[in-house]
Amino acid sequence: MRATMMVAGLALALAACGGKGGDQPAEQPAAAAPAAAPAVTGATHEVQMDFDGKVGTFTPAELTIKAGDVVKFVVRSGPPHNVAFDAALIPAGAADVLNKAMAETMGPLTGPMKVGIGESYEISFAGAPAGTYEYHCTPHVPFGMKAKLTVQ
Ligand SMILES: [Cu+2]
Repeated sequence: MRATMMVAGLALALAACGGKGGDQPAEQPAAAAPAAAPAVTGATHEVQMDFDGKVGTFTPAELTIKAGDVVKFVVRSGPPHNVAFDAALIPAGAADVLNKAMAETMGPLTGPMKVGIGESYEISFAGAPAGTYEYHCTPHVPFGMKAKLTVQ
């Protein structure tokens, strides 16, 4: 028992030591990570998200962009809204790109709920394969909240 406590104490001391001494080396991988992501090269397109109690809509419902563009989804009315892609309705290879590009996901290809008017969620299509991407808002699927993006 006593030996275990001593070992634990030693481990703590070592961890504290490593924390202080490790400041500089620890920053290097974090700084290198963003450089690995494909560069955002193009325009930012806005898509408004609305729900009036009966119908949920993305506006525009169809949008054509170029790989490297960013789409900014903005809550205009009737939140919560999110952006979720259907794995079966996007081009081959797109799921990997999107899962890396989407922040704070609730699940695969599923963005977080945005609850405030004016809140937004941006997805970079840098490195995204060309083709059609169908997506929806999870809570408003029963209200027809679906839309389509085409990446050229
Ligand atoms: Cu919605």
